[in-house]
Amino acid sequence: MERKISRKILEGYFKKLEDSLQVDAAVVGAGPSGLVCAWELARAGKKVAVFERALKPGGGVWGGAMLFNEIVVQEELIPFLEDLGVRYSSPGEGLVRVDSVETAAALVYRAVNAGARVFNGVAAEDVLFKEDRVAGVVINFGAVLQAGMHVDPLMVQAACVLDATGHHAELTAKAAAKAGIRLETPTGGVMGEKPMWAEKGEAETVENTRRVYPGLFVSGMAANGVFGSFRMGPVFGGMFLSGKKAAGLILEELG
Ligand code: 48F
Repeated sequence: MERKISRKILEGYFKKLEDSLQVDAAVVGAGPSGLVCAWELARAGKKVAVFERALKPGGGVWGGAMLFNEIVVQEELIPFLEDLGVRYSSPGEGLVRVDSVETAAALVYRAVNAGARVFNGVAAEDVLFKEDRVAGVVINFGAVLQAGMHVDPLMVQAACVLDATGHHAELTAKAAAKAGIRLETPTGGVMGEKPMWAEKGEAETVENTRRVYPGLFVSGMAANGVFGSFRMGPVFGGMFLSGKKAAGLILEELG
């Protein structure tokens, strides 16, 4: 029995991983923008792998605001919430309230159920760089990196890579520093996040969702980090729209 249990798990994981060694899109970071993008791409029939360093995908959604596990979303996004399958309450003043645990769970479920492969506990520690283009990601177990062990990684080839790593735009920062590339930003580099300004941060996270280098796209707070825009706290409409826009841009690129 024990051998059968272990074999089934190993076979399943390796099949999933082997089939993800070459994908249409590698999404790095399973926060709201990354998961929405992965959901949209998988719904469109694309092969998508999501790499999330933490054990639990969902990023900043779970914690709500200061651990009060509620988030708010703009009323215009009600059709999106209905598509996602979460309940909302307290409409008024342009916002609705949503349970953050229900939202995080729904985002993860939608992405995986649509066919995206989510590899939790797996970080992208670098980009794969070929012919002046970001061509994939270099992956390793998050726990290995956290322990500081010297363990060489595996590589995943991807037609498009999305940096959805949140506030520090970790992947783009690393690509820019290591490959010495000039990003498609006003300064050519990562500009750094600005402080809180909810309306502006929300609008700009969508505007800033763009390609920043051939093969490399940014979404969510990573987009605002790269383009020097404001943060917005526990209002999530911008993150969902950013994920949708990223999927649209990637679909266009994939042709
Ligand atoms: O920060 P995060 O939730 O991404 P987001 O889509 O959403 C931001 C909001 O949660 C919130 C906000 C509200 O409007 O401002 O902060 O921009 O999730 C980013 C995910 O990326 C993972 C990290 O663990 C988190 O779950 N991550 C970061 N670096 C890596 C990574 C990496 N190198 N490899 C894999 N995962």
